[in-house]
Amino acid sequence: MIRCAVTVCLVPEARQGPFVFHGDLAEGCRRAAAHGFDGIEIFPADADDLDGMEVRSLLREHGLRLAAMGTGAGWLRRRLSLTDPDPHERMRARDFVAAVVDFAGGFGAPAIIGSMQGRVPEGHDREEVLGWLREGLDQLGPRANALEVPLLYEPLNRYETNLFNTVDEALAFLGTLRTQNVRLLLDLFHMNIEENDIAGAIRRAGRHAGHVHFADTNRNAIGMGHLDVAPIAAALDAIGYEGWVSAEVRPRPDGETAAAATITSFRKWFRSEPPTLPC
Ligand code: LER
Ligand code: MN
Repeated sequence: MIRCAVTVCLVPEARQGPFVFHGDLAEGCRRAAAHGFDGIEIFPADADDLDGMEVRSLLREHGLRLAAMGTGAGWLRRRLSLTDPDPHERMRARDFVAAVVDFAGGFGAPAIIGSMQGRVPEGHDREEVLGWLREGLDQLGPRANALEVPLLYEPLNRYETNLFNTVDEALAFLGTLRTQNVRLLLDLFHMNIEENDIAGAIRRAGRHAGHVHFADTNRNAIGMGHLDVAPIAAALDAIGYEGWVSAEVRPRPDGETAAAATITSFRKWFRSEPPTLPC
């Protein structure tokens, strides 16, 4: 069964970012539960900033699950990335992600490698940089596996990375890893920019799909842009997707409205009969 999550951002520097609720985990949980979400996706400043007991008791109190946890604050606040040319910085980046993998894994949830993948810096050899990314994922994937969760790798649009922008590119790269434990995070906002056919890309991702960022074309809540959701919902159904769709969207016009719109769309597309499309 597909479940719906909403993002809660705990990083003041990401106030302008695509997150529905900001600043206060307890309040985020309260509002997520009030809207009927099944879980939350946390964007923490650092895994060490989180109190595991507090997170556990908030989730229990509100009947929520942890869907996933972002690592982007490592890039945003410290400029860490898995593809930094400096080996010491790469190690710091891996340590940052590893702490999130461990924390989230304790809740049965995966960590997300989005911005922390970095990019091929100007003047550097692409294959060498891909080797650094491969090394990072090959260390972090087994670590997540030990906690029985996947590691999520997210292809981003061209304005955020020059590593991999499409599902096909990312899938080919994942096939070169030693670890089999990296799944794709399909962010519909990025896919709208980069894919020729979002539904087709989802079908090709198949069993490698591990998480979905449920966002409309303008990165507002689904239903507040012009994404054609029907073929996307049908594609997720066709691949037997059983993961989360998580609202990583801008709080426009405010978080409450974005949350309400997300839940309305989620119920329309995933809690009624799957859409039948002409062949
Ligand atoms: C992270 O999930 C993401 O989608 C990136 O655009 C980072 O902002
Ligand atoms: Mn995303």
